[in-house]
Amino acid sequence: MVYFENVNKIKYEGPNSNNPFAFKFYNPEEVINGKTMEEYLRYGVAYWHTFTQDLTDPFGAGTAIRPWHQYTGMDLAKARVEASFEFFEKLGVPYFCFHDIDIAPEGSTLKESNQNLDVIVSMIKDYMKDSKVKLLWNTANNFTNPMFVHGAASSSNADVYAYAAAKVKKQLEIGKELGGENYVFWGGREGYETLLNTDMKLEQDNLGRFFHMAVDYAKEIGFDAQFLIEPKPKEPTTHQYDFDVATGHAFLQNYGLEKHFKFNIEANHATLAGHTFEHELRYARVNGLLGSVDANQGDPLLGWDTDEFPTDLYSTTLAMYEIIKNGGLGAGGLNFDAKVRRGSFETDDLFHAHIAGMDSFAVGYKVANQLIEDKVFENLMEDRYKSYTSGVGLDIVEGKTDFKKLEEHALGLTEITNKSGRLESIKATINQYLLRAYAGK
Ligand code: XLS
Ligand code: CA
Ligand code: CA
Repeated sequence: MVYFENVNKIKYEGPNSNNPFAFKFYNPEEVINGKTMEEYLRYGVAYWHTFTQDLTDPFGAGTAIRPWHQYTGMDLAKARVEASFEFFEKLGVPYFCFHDIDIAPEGSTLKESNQNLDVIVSMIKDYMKDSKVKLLWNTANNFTNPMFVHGAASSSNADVYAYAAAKVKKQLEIGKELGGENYVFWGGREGYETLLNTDMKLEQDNLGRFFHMAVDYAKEIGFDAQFLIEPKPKEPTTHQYDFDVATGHAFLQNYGLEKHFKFNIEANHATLAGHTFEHELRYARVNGLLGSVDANQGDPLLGWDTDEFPTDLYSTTLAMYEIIKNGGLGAGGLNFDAKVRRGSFETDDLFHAHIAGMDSFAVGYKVANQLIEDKVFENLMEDRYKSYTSGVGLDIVEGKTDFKKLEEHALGLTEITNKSGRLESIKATINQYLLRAYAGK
């Protein structure tokens, strides 16, 4: 069956095209720094937002009109697989991502859920054989089922902990089966609502033990995907243990896990944590922890996780700057963990939204690349931190000084001169690069 009858393969038509079903800036074949955009940007579709959910919000029922809604149960799951591969091919994305319950319905027992998964996974495997599309990452949804009311690996109930482990075990096996390049742990309800009933130390220790068991099991079955932790500060719990990258980094170090994990950084989670997207990317990059990206954006006027498609070119530019400086994302990619708005309920909107996201990151990529080629930030920083390249500054950087020597230096100073940080000028330069990028500069 054909699910998206009125849509043909999406092509690059350039910035002057008015076709809503065409890329204006993302040209998969364009080579930048020796790699095509398709190879470098490694876009992925999030199964849960695009095929599984129906645009329900806390105040209203689902609005999405989808051609697979005529089915139920396992037939629905199968129809979604068919539709998803048609969508991936038409859009031309190289990757997809899923949670266990996105692809197959939960049964009444773990055994039944696993049987459902086996059927769908073997169907996905067959589709993957005839397609270039690969699995960027999969994960276990250990937060939707009511049993996870108090968390999963941080639950107060050991039976729930065991059930969560069994679900991750199954997903690690599926990741191996489908050749997944990464495996993601987002701490769904790994956090707390109140400290009044929470043993924080036990919960975090248990979480540490859980990750060690996951690492051991992946090794045992020969699944060598990159493990990723996805931080989020709050929602659904009041306080999530993987608050942001720095908190996650400390956690990994505390539990001796730092060699096994990198981070999957989501833009909307960064802003919920009170950071910019680029802050999280920068912190991860300079600490060698940048693994993959959930490419979306939040709404600055709303305080929750709106998972919008990324269209803010300023943000995609600064994000791509970090990614290029990181030498790319390695095994990671740019997964559109984003949903169309509740009012955008037609299937065409799914294409328009992904095209918008892919074009926005393509623009960000080109602009960031030009900024780097012209050493805009590099020259500025070289000048700004010049005092550390000789004299007392070089001694500090090389660890050749102490408080007594620094005091001696300070006592000898008659005048201290600072230089302007030039923030407004830098912002104007970024605007200039953004506007020039497609104006045939
Ligand atoms: C939710 C998260 C989730 C993870 C995967 O806020 O973004 O979708 O990416 O479990
Ligand atoms: Ca995410
Ligand atoms: Ca999110």
